[in-house]
Amino acid sequence: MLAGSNAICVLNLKNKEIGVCRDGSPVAIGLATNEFFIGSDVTAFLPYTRSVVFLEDGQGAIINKIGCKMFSLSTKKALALKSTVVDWKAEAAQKDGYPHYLLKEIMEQLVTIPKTAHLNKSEIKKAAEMIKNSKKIVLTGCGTASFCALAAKYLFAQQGVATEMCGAYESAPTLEFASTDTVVIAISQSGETADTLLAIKRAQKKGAKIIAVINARGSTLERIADVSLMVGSGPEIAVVSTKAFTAQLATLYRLAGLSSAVPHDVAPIISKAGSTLKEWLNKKHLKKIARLAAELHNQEHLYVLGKDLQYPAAMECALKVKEASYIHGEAFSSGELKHGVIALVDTRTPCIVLGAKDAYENEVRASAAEVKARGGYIIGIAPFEAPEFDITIKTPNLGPLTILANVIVGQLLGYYCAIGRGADPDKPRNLAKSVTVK
Ligand code: F1P
Repeated sequence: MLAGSNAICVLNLKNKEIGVCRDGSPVAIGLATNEFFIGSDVTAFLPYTRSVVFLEDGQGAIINKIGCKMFSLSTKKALALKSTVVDWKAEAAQKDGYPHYLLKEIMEQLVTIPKTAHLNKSEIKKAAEMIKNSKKIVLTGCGTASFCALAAKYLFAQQGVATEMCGAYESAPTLEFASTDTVVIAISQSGETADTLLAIKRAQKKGAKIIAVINARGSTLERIADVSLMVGSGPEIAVVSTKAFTAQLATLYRLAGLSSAVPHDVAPIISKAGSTLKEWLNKKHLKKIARLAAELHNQEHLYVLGKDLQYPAAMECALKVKEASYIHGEAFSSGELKHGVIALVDTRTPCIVLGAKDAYENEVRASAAEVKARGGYIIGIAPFEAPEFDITIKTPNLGPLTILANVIVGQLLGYYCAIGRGADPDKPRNLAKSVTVK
């Protein structure tokens, strides 16, 4: 009787049964010895079981002392209980000695980024073929995933592959023109984000093929995509997305390489970047970033500038600061500065400038100088020092993957600013991990 996405779970006290059904929103049933668990996500019961049944739309289940029975909601006919074993370990959903999941997940990137070099080999090849045989490629997602989509657009462009990018929540004017020649690359940590699912369903109706780049197992997106690239970061518990972003981007970097006119797998570059990041992100750097956050956490506004790949990086850094610490962080392309943004700069306005060793290094430094000349306090996050920077967090030069290091600094700034302001970095107010409603 309900309209719209929903999942319902009802306890019948009289006959001691639980009924659960799904129409649009995720339901995972955990199977253990003499025990069952129902959650919207596997991580809810991961410490108890890894054996899971994912309900599909129009399916229901009854759980009682005898067992769990699945059935079709329309025909009421029994369905076979098909369980899968998820490869996530229970410890992966624990804090592992860290004070917060967010910090743990940021640090895990030293493992999850290089791990992407060994995953999805055949799936990436298949996805690259789909891209080569298409005329229009659209990257989409929401929130962090949308910034990953934008960053991927630059990576594809570097490989000579033209793509379009749109936030899934504003995809209508782009996907209106989808056809059988279109490939949509949908990016999502959870694979359950309502707007992303709606966007791809719209595209599918027009005949488009779907490549999904997902972290969570057993999601709706995984089920409806033509090819799924599972980025293997393990459960992301903190609401603020971190390790999923970097693993998705590294995976898309590989896809971009294999989709180019001269196909090549950049897996060795990703592995090497992983080793460099491991050497770089030591206690000394963490302390420096924490000290910088202590200087910033009483600010109400800060700006983040970047150009080219460092533009989506700036957007992602600003989002991390916003979500985790509630400081108003706003990102701009450094090229936008003179078109209005510069009016915001006042004495000591903190302005983070993201740089890379690329064709735009000097342009970005010139923007930093403009802001500095108006009294702004310039925080450089880059693989180089510059006189325009009042303080520098030096990141390693990873070529196009410098974006990963710069974003990690933004994630850490968000985390430490949250701590300084007394906010809960794992559960920011008003935010949900999976936005399964419109
Ligand atoms: C998208 C997203 C996250 C954000 C927040 C709300 O989720 O916007 O990026 O951090 O948790 O949802 P997803 O589609 O990547 O699961």
